[in-house]
Amino acid sequence: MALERTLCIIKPDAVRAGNIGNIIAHIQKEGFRILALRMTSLTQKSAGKFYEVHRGRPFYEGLVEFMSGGACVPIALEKENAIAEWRRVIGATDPAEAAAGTIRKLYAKNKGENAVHGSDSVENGLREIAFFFTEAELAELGA
Ligand code: FUP
Repeated sequence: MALERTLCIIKPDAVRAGNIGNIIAHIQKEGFRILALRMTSLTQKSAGKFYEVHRGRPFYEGLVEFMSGGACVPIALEKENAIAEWRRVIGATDPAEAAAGTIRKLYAKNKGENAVHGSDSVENGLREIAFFFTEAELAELGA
């Protein structure tokens, strides 16, 4: 096992529903180290860029609309095996298929508005963290 980083985003549906605190409680209970976090909102352009890999898929336009439609909370996380661990904690993309007790099972509405993001590989985790946070932000406050 290796120390890895992953990007969590508390998505606009979960922010609107008042679940920021509940989701951060899962992060802390599961022993992730929070390297950096902030509340922000994505423009359509930046949401489109973040989800570039999905451009052309039928759900892409709706995804960009949703992700730029309200505040979100990106959080850089670190833990042994963080990529797989965070995906275990959040559950399947579609909350209907997510395991009991997972964040998406507990707080997500549907496959499109699914409460949280999690990186799918070590490489993407580092790239996605750099999308939101500078090296200095990640280095100075990690606790
Ligand atoms: P995940 O890694 O679980 O977040 O899922 P994906 O990378 O496959 O999808 C990224 C986001 O696209 C999802 F969080 C929501 C959206 N999406 C849809 O709206 N419909 C789909 O069929 C698949 C993904």
